[in-house]
Amino acid sequence: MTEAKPQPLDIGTSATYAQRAARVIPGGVNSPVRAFRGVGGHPVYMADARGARMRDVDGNTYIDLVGSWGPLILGHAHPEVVDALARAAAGGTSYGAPTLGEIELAEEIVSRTPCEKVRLVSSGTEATMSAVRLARAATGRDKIVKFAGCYHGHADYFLAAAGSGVATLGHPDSPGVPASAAADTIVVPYNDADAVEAAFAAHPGAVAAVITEALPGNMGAVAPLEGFNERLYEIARANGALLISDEVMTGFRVGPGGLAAPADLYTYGKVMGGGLPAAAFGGRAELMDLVSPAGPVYQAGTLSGNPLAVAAGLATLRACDEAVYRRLDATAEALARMAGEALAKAGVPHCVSAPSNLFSVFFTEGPVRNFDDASAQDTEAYGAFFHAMLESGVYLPPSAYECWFVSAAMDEEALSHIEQVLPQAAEAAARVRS
Ligand code: KE4
Repeated sequence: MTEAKPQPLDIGTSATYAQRAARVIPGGVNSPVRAFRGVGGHPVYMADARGARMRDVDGNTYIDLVGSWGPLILGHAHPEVVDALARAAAGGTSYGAPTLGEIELAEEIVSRTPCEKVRLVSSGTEATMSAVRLARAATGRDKIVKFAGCYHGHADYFLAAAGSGVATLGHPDSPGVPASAAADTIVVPYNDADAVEAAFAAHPGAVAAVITEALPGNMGAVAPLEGFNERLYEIARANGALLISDEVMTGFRVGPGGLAAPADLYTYGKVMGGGLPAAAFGGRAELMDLVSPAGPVYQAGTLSGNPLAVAAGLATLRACDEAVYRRLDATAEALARMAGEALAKAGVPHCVSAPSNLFSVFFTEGPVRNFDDASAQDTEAYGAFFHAMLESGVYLPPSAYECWFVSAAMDEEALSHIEQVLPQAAEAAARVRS
């Protein structure tokens, strides 16, 4: 099989847009992890996308392994999603009044997950911050325990040792977060249940909740040790606290109802909006009925349950049948194997972590069990790998601290192309290390 040689991309228009954007948008992007700061260079600006492929403003086509950081589980411009959106838009974009669609989406989520009730919001950050507020109200306590490397959005108290863009850009924490907010966040190493026990012992009666990513993906994909999620639930209960399982990334992606590990509250996002702004938090009715206006815990949003986002989310969830999940798992398994083989052949130290169809390729020997392990990776080698793949028409996450996101639109041609170009990307990584 002849190897495809990367051709330097003509990304002149993207370069122009990057300069123009930086004049009016901080860093030229509306979310930091898009900025290529973790891999070098400037971002490519996308023009459109269909199925497994995106096209940038210079006409270059890429097989997409970011999928808008998770939502595009069916691939881009899925006909059923586009039709649902068109129909919804023809009836108006937002009413600020309840609609049938919101009931149907909430019922769909309840039918698939351990939640008895959910509240729809517009972003994962809103979902997680609302879940923390509810846990604090339900327990009358202030402190939360989070894990280094896990990312739960950008609410003040989450930005302590966070993953995703915070890790990518090397922000140890974020300026602007008041000491009082940070003081109520206790950060412990992931996969260390004894450290969680110790946090409770050090702060008796003060911890409202432990929040964890059900299957962490924001330090790269890191597998919970056997029984870890269950142990967290036991520790929280034994100490009168709640466990919040953040499934914003895993929900409806790793399976029809997400991981659904035992917890008191759950958060969802991404896939449930089909690429539009929709997220949710939920749990037992006795907890959720504390949320306004049923109860005193205030939480609100102008566009919560937005008809367009609900239409796209419902169409996406309804299209995700068992065959979709089998395809996602098979595609992720094939890609993880191909990447591992190419890097092994090139002699590049790496470990593939694939606890679900969300997987990562760490440029370190591994194993990677927590953020310290993940931070040992050679991000420069990843950058070289990333750009070689980009020049070969494959759009990987522009960060070594993220997952590869597969979609059900990934066809044999896409897989074959990726298999063909991986060896030279692995060689590019090897050259950086030599
Ligand atoms: P948003 O506020 O970005 O919708 O969701 C925050 C969030 C909460 N919880 C988990 C587990 C998450 O992964 C996220 C957001 N994920 C990142 C990508 N890993 C968002 C990408 C970005 O910041 O642009």
